[in-house]
Order: sequence, then C-alpha cells, then structure tokens
Amino acid sequence: MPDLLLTPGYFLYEDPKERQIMKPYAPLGILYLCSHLRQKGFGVDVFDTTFSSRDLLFKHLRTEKPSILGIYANLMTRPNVVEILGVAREAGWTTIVGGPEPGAYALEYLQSGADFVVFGEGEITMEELLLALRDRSSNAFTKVAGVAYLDDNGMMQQTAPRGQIADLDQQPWPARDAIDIRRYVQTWRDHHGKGSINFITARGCPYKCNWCSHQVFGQSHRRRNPHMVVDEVEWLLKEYTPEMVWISDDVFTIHHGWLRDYASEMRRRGLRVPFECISRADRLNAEMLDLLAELGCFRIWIGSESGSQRLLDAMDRGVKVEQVQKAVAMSRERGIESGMFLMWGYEGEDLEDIEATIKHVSKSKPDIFFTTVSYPIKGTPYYNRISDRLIQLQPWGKSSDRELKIKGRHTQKYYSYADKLLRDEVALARLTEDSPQTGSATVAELQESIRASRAGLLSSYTEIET
Ligand code: B12
Ligand code: SF4
Repeated sequence: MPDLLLTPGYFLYEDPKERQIMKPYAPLGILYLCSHLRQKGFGVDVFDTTFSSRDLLFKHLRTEKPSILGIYANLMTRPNVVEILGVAREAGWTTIVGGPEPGAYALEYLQSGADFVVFGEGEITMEELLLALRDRSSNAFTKVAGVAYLDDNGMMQQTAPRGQIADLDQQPWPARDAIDIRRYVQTWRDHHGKGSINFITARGCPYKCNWCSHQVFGQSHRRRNPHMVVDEVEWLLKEYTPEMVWISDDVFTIHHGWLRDYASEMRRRGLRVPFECISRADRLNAEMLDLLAELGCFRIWIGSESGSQRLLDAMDRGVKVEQVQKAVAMSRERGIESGMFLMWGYEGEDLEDIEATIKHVSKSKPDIFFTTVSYPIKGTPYYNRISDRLIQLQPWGKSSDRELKIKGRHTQKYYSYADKLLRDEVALARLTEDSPQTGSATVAELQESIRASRAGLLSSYTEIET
C-alpha cells in the first residue's frame, strides 16, 4: 500500500470533444509531486485516469486498502473530482485536493468531502502534510503551511501561506515512469502521424491579464537552468522517441537571454525537434522568431483575445493589436504557423469591438484560431469585477465556472452569430486574397452567409441575459 495515491481525475474517453481531438498530454503537476515525494522517501503511486475509466478508478478505491488520495482539480474537472471525493471518503481514504481550482473554492471542496485543500505549489506542502498525517491521532497538520481543513465545528481553518520553491533546478524531473507515457506519445502518433510529449521550462507568469488564473504560481516567474532543460529534452527524445514536443510554458519566449542560452546549448548538442509553444506578441521579435525557427518551432500560439485595443486595455493584456498582427506576419515569414486565442463577450464589448476583432483576424490571417465566450475564473480580477452579476444555474459540484450566467450580457445566440461572422469573413479574406475570383459561387455563398450573420447579430443585440 503506497503512502499516497495521486490521480488527475480527468477521463479522456468521457470527453466527446477531446475524443475527436486526441492530443493528450501527461499531467505534469501530479508527476512533479510524485517525483518530489518519492525522492523524499514516500511511496507514491499514480492512478492515471486519462485512458482509464470512472468505474475502474472507483473499483480501485473500493477494493484497495485505503490510505491517502491526492486529486488534481481544475475548472473543467470539478464534477469528476467531487464524485471521486464522495467514493473515496466512503471507502475510507483521507482525501487531499490541489491544483489550479481548489484554492479558489476551498470551502466548497472541503464541504464536498476533501479532508484538505492544498494551495499553490504542492511539493513541499505535501511532503510536510504526509509526515504530519503519519500519526493520525495528532493534529500536527494544523502547523503545515499552505492548507485548509474543517475543524471539529465544521469551520474552515486556513494555515499560513506557503512560500514558493526558490530553486526549480533542485527539483527532480516529473515522474513520467509513474504512468504509461508511451501511450500518450503513441496516441498522438496514431491520430496525427507524430508522437508528442510535453515539458516545462519555467513556472508562473508575471503578466496580469485579468481573466487569467494565477492561483498556483501567483505573479512569480521562475526559470529552470537552460542546460538542465536541454538535459531533459535530450533524455525525452532518447527515451520516448517523439517526433515533436510541446513546451507547456505560459509564455515560452518571456526571457530573451534565457532563450538565447537554451538555443545555443541545443545547437552545441546538435539537437533540433519540431515543437509548438505559447507566447505573447510583445515577447516576440525577429531575433526570437529566428531562434524559434532554428530550434524547430512549427507553430506558435499567440494570445490575441480581441482586435479592439480598448478591450485589450480593459483586460490589462499589455499588448497592442498591431504587435499581434506583426508577430503573426513575422512568424509566417519564417515558416512558423500561428494560432490565435480569441474571446467574445468581455465586459464592455460592443458591436464595434466585434467588428474590430473580425478585421484584425482577417488582416492577420493566422493559420488557426480558437474562440471562446469569456468566462470568469474564480480568483481572477475579472471574476471579482462581475461577481455581483453571476448566477449559478446548476449545483456547484455538478458545474464549472464556464457555466456561470452573467447577468446583463448578450445571449449565446448573439455570440454564435459573432462567431459565424468571424469565420466567414476570415474565409472570404483568405479566398479573395489567395484566388481573387469574386463572383464565384463560394464567394457569393460566403457573402450571403455574412449578410445573414450580421443581421442576426443586430437582431439579437437587445436580447440580454437576465
Ligand atoms: C498545459 C495546460 C493545458 C493543457 C493540458 C494538458 C496537460 N496535461 O498538460 C491543455 C491545452 C489541454 C489545457 C486545457 C485546459 N486548460 Co489549461 N493549462 C495548461 C498550463 C499552461 C500548464 C499546465 C502545467 O503543466 N503546469 C505545470 C504544473 C507543474 O503546475 P500544476 O499543474 O498547477 O501543478 C502544481 C500545483 O497545481 C499543485 N498540484 C497539482 N495537482 C495537485 C494535486 C494535489 C493532490 C496537490 C496537493 C497539489 C497539486 O502542485 C503542482 C506542482 O507544484 C496551465 C497554466 C500553468 N502554467 O500551470 C493552464 C491551466 C491549468 N489551464 C486552465 C484552463 C482554464 C484550461 C481549460 C479549461 C481551457 C478551456 N477553456 O478549455 C482546459 C481544461 C482541460 C481539461 N479537460 O482539464 C487554467 C485553469 C484555471 C482553473 N482555475 O482551473 C490554467 C491555470 C491557465 C490559467 N492561468 O488560467 N491546459
Ligand atoms: S494570459 Fe498568458 S500572458 Fe496573460 S497572465 Fe495569463 S499566462 Fe500570463
């Protein structure tokens, strides 16, 4: 029986969207916890739910001798985690939740069956908590920083804040051997012709985009030694032979000096591997993009959100619309595809802002773009700003922050029109530029669809969520 069983609580085969996409990546947070705790002498297993099922996990929890169960929770997995907590508690497990969401909803998770909520980075807190829990009769856990629990009167108690790990280079690599990592790589290969694997080079982002969650790492930014990252990359390539990698940092090109050192070490060792990563337009320039291309970057995701500078400023995005357009163009010049994230429905968005976004994307012509209707993540300035207008339609444990209704906002129908309009306008811009055969059936069809979406947008303008 291990001291601790960790699980990500995410079931890929239950996620219809992800079943179509089939681009799974290993849960690095859990694997970092696992390697740290193993190094400290604890027995830790991971039940990776990703390719498994709810039934198998529940069977395991009901038939194994119970010890301590640690569950990762984020905005999307809350209903799973709440259900797992119920089963685990009933079967006699001591339960701990951590990850990006629980810190913002500590009381709710505790009332849903968690014995402890861990805030922020979990490594040191879990090390101390596991030690404190060895003697169940003592209340040593009350001295462990970075946790919340319910006292005998059912009141939430929160201990002192936990500091962050000062030197990430002292930490072991994620315990990839604790799960079937080859299955992830192979799933990619089977569905996309290329096996892929993920790693991180840093923790935390110092920017302040006000809808983005900083629950785990705060505003800190800590980087790993570039040579040690290259050690990990070299080992990953040898051990798992992926055809590409994904660098899962928040902003990979944030530190230009670091990227120069990383690139020179990769060059020195003759390493080059196709990869994708995320960045910000203001952290990209010709030199950085040259380095990315040299390193093998084939796609860069650039946060864009809106084509309206007024809205970007309201979001504290710290980026200019023109910087995004330039970054996309410069990426294209170097043969790097660009992907954009866009957001509808941010506070104060009006028709002219939607039109500005459409113009922006049509002009930039990224290779891919994804849109979402903005949703408030608890703990963010955006959430706090609109909290008095949020309505929870379903019980907390069965829903997520994505399902919160925002009073005073346009309806889903309105954003569907905005989305359709955007897609058609961008398709038209591509079509007329690539093969300017105005008058062709496709162009005419697109123009008709655009007319209909604009009319729909206008007619649904006055429909407001109440
Ligand atoms: C990579 C990534 C993804 C990948 C996930 C693939 C993968 N397996 O890595 C993809 C693109 C699929 C993705 C999707 C989504 N993501 Co995402 N993602 C990230 C990102 C950039 C990195 C994750 C990572 O590897 N972190 C590094 C590890 C070391 O950190 P960590 O996981 O937080 O783990 C530490 C602590 O949380 C804690 N901990 C973690 N687990 C546990 C468990 C226990 C028991 C304990 C005690 C502690 C603990 O200790 C760990 C080590 O210190 C994070 C932002 C970030 N920098 O973390 C966003 C982030 C996690 N994603 C976020 C969101 C919103 C999403 C989506 C909902 C987006 C969407 N609209 O669809 C989806 C949800 C998908 C799903 N079904 O779960 C938010 C979550 C906010 C929240 N409150 O939940 C984040 C924080 C981004 C942000 N800043 O807002 N994401
Ligand atoms: S959206 Fe990106 S750049 Fe902005 S704060 Fe979040 S991680 Fe940082």
